[in-house]
Amino acid sequence: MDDSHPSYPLAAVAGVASVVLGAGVGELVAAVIDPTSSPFAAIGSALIDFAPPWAKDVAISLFGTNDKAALLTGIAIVVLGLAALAGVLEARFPPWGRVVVFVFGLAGVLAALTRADAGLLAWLPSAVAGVLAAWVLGLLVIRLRRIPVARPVAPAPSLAEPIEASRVGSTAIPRTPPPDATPRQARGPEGSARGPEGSARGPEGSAPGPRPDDGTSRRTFLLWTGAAAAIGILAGVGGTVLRGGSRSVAAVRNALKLPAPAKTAAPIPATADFRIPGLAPVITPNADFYRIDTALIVPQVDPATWKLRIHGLVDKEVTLTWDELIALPLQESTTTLTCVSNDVGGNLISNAVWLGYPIRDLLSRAGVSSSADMVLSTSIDGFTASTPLEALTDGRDAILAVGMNGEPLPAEHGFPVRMVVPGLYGYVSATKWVTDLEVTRFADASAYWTQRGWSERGPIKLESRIDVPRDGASVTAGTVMLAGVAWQQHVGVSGVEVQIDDGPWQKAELATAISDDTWVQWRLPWSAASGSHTVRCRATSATGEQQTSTQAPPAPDGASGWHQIAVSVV
Ligand SMILES: Nc1nc2c(c(=O)[nH]1)N[C@H]1C(S)=C(S)[C@@H](COP(=O)(O)O)O[C@H]1N2
Ligand SMILES: [Mo]
Repeated sequence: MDDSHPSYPLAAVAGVASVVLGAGVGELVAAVIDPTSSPFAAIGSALIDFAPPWAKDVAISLFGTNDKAALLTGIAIVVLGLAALAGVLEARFPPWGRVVVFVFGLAGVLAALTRADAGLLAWLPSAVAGVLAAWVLGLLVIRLRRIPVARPVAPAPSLAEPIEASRVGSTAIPRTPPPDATPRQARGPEGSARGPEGSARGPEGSAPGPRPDDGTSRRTFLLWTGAAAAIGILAGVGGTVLRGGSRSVAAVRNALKLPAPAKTAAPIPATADFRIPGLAPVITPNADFYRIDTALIVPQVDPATWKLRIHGLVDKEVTLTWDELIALPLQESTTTLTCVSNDVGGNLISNAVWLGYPIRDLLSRAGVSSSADMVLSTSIDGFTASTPLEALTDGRDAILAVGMNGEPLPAEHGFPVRMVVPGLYGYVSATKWVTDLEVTRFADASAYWTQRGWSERGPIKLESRIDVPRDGASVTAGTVMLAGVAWQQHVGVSGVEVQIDDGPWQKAELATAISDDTWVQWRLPWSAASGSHTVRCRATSATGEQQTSTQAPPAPDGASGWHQIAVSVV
């Protein structure tokens, strides 16, 4: 053991404590000035934006709609690991540890500044975090150096000893307090109440060093380190609480009353829903509606300040405010949204009754040039989607939506205004928190996911899914109801067939379709004999196309293949 350097484990703890302090205070500053400037969220968002195209796929297949929580957890682990390394680096090669910590901060600054919705002060929280963490790391390591390095004396500390004790108290450890122990030290076992950073525990409490100075300098170091970590955690928690408390937009939303539709959707026939337990209901409650987006922090857009600008290849620019939008005759339409990342059998598909205004009517107000073939929509956070102009003008229910299943859009589904276009995957059509429509051409502009390798156009593929029984389920022999959904929005579904093992394809019963723009339920009673069985399904579209058995992954333009499940009948 090399005794000429300070304890590396303690140095690592110092690194973690100073970064916890910096990050916590940074989050607090962000909460006060601008939630989207949160260093964490900024770095996470930058990672999302710069991640290679396949990474989205992997993240969504691994974590589904929990992909964001997984990302933030991953970032926290990596940052804390690097912080520990920076601490060791500072102890060994000062000032390089501080430089590393400062560069973290700088990365946060850059990430925050490059967010589309970055405010003027977006750089501040990460700058504060980096400078504070670097400064405090320097102070802590100075304290650490003041701990005299003791020479090891046999017996070597037990491996079961906590890590700090095995390094710091690497002298022979008296089991009883030394004569000069203060009453506080004598308390000893307080060490078991370990703080998050080991701060509440003075190893000296249970294992005081031989010289009084050891205890003092170690205690001072640990006190400072503990204080830094504790302040960081408090500030971080405070920031989170503050951000949660600034729910002014949520309050506006809750108080909001949408106008009654000028044109209501055709009533949903009772026969549209078989109401089979485990089968997706034909209308998805808002709380169950799938959510996919790149927004780590849900944008908070106040309708009072919301504006939509329509520009580009138009005769005259049009700007629309919230009050102007909801004064227009709004219409209801039922449209099923699907994510291009939906795997065969996946659940990134949901159906709602939307309330909104036809985009074609706004476009015709602006007067679209005949050279245009695309509308690039942009959200307040910079996400973009390229929608073929034709899909917006051919008469389908392509709308600027303000309502979802009878309420204002939930914040995470685009409050106050989003696009909904039947027939296209969400990434090329369903821009949430939309603020800008640029009439342009595919040859001249490209959208967020296209720049990351996904197809520039995204018509929804014909697909079907088995919901009951679940894959791998065990059912009782006899009549078993097989059921699921099938979709190809804006084309429609004319039939679903089911195959058990290698038997003949059997025609399933379709529920009443709400429209060609929605999914449709299917069911088929099956006389199940005991044993292991495979069940697969395929749909036929309203135009007679049969769902392909060719398996394709989600990238670049949507998954295909037959959904197949295994069922054991007992
Ligand atoms: N602003 C914004 N809008 C967005 C996205 C996004 O990342 N940001 N993702 C799109 C994608 S990929 C899909 S599938 C749909 C999902 O809409 P939902 O979350 O309401 O289900 O939103 C679309 N609109
Ligand atoms: Mo998507």
